[in-house]
Amino acid sequence: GSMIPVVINTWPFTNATQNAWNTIYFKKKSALDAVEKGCTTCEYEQCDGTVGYGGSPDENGETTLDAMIMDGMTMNVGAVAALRRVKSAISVARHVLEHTEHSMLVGDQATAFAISMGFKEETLETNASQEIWEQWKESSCQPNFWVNVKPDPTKFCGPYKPDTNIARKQGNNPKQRSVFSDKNHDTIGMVAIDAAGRIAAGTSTNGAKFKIAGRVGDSPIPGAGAYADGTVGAAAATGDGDVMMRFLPSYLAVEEMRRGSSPSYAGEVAIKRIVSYYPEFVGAIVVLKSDGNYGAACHGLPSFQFSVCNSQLGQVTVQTVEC
Ligand code: SD4
Repeated sequence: GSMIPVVINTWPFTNATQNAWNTIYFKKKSALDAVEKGCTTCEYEQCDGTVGYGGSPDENGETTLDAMIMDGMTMNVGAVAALRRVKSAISVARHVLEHTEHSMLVGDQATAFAISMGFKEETLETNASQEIWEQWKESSCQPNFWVNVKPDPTKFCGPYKPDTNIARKQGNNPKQRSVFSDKNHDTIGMVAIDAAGRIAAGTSTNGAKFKIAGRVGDSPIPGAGAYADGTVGAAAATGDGDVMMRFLPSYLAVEEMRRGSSPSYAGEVAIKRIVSYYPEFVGAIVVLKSDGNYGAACHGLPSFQFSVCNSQLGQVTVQTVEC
């Protein structure tokens, strides 16, 4: 079998991989179509509760979505961040890509754009997400672990008053930042090469649990959550996005391949750059080279699983890298 077409995504989200593979292989559609289809599958399935509606309520109990899709042939991007009340985040991102000259729309204005494009406005909250939020409110929101300031004791979160003592104590101390467990960060990031050799990448997530309203992670940011360059390859990341976005790991992995590195080594370089500043960092990256070779790297977990399909494998396969 040949090394292309190929689809790879973070985590064992095998239905996403399968649907992307069907799109790219059996329906002979583009890498962009495959990435959109794969991420849509996870949004619909609410993969691990961390993709799509009904997961990761913010500190007000609202679920918002981040998504991005990148065309490595045109170097064009469409993204939405903190998208409210629309379920199909990756498809809205695709509409930003296809139908606008912009690259990213945010919040309520992204919602308005989606509605103007015919998407349905509906709540992203579910009984399950409300329950997660209620529980957190009652038990552990004192103080909100995302905030380096003292909470108002009369309120469970915010308004926040800067407390320089706490800020100095915690600040950006990496030792204090292990707030993600491997249950709390399962963004889908997908990369693909179609039969014509076109490369695309994309992401979809509901971000981080109990985030401050308005928080945007790495996932919708080109170079951070994902990146694709049609002449080199693509990468997509998952993990603590507040840290990852400071390092553009997907961009770094692609650039490392441009210098001749293998996908696995390129992934290592990207992850190690983050770890050199944040030893407690939890996250992973999948990396794909234009020749169809692929790899992954991770940190802060015992191991990391990703899903892949090409015609050599013949079926969707979950593979594991040690971290
Ligand atoms: C974020 N990177 O919003 C995302 C979360 C994630 O797997 O990766 N979940 O920070």
